[in-house]
Amino acid sequence: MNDAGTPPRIGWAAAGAGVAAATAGAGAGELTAALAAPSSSPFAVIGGALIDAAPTWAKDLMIEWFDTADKIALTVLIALVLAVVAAWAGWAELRRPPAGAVIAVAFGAVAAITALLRETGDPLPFLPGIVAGAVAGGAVHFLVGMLRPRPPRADAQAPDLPNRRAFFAWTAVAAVGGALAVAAGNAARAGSRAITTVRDALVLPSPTTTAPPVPAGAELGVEGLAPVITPNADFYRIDTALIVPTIDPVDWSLRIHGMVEEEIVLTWDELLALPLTETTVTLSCVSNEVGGSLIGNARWLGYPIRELLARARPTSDADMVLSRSSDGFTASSPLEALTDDRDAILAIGMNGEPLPPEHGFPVRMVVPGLYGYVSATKWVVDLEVTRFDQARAYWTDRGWSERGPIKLQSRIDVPRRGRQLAAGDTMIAGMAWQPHTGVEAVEVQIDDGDWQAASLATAISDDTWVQWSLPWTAEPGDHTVRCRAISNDGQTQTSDTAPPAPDGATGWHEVQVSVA
Ligand SMILES: Nc1nc2c(c(=O)[nH]1)N[C@H]1C(S)=C(S)[C@@H](COP(=O)(O)O)O[C@H]1N2
Ligand SMILES: [Mo]
Repeated sequence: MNDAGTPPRIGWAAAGAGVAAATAGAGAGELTAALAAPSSSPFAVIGGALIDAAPTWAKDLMIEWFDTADKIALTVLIALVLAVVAAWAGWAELRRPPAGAVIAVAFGAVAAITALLRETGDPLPFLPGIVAGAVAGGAVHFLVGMLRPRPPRADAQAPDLPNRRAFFAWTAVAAVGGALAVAAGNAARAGSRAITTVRDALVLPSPTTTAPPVPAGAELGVEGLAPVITPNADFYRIDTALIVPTIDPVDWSLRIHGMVEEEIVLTWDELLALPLTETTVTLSCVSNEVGGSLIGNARWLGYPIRELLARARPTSDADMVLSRSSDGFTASSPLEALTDDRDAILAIGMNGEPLPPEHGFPVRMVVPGLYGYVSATKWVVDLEVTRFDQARAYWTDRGWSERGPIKLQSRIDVPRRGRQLAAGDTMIAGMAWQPHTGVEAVEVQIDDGDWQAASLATAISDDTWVQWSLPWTAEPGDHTVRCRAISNDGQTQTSDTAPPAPDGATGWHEVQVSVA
């Protein structure tokens, strides 16, 4: 009664059992991870491996489609793929036991091996994957086993779904229990994170050099315009970390080594005892599209990297510093950008608070004028002084330029794209930036009219973005509004359009509005 006799309903039930079994396995894996190996959750290690292996276009697409929700999207994608494989495993288990169980165990083994290879820092990185595979395999074998009539009854036809009630009851237990375990595992990891308690209890030292206050004329007060200082909660987040690294400051240290006369190891207490500098710097992601929102401006507290490098004394042939985070991400910054007079800092504070965990707690880098991927290493633990022709960074190996100065850009925040406007007096306003060079002027063009000078707010400094606005008497009809910035060194923002890869988008931001 094998192939020919399997009614389709039983096939579907087996597929469903496969999905339920996988959910149980995922739950067991996440719980084990939460209890025994917090950085080695099967989802996180597989997701992390996918992120690292993904081609540049796929990463671009994820950010373009999902913006900073890219990690949620990736998790959903993994769950969907897993569900399809699990359904197939359930069906395979029905046809040729224990094929489904073998598939489940194999998947667990892949997660376990991936965790081992990723050096997650957990003592038992392979455990969650093994447990997940074993539970999913056992569950699929047990559940699908109930779909097979036990004593072969030659006479009667096989019942449609043997052990129907028991099968549905146990399948529901596996699915619901698994889902609850996933939720509990994630909640345990997020909540019991002693690190948030450590962070909340921290009192940051006062800066020796304070940032200039936000000038009175920095905010134009136009509704819908981005605030000059981006609140931490609204600050864009881009990184490859599916699980935010947790580093207790007590355990943190930074090693400066490589092409230096003197190797340095800096501890948290030593860092806090140094004279700290406060500086306001705009950070931008190279993946930011023209008009995009992967940019923010904050007041950072930290210690100048040039002072540390002065102590380490780089050799004369060095030209790059490869910074490394605790999770293995690396960035290549030109040595010059870290030793010249700009405020490249090892930051511990963001807008008056310790760094939020997702923004690099306890220590990150901030370098005015460079895109984040070549400078803004979060959870930084290592600086290797080296040469561009000797070492490559995370994104350089994936097709992005090894150097990434932030390009001159401007964007329109109001009116919003596609917005219906009432005819009459209104305001066009936006932001403009080229950190460390600064913006001298912004011009606006409406339809095919002349370029008009917008009024520029007072910039906090050349390292920050600046607001601009232009009053407009809107006539009924459809209009195109575009803007361009002129930098302090006399460059006009180019109209040539370029995509983010390999070294940052260019072109003019344009919005279409219809005036009624
Ligand atoms: N450890 C680590 N640091 C990182 C990254 C990362 O993936 N891992 N991404 C970089 C990139 S591409 C950017 S744009 C900035 C973003 O910093 P934010 O998330 O605080 O805005 O962090 C940089 N630092
Ligand atoms: Mo970035």
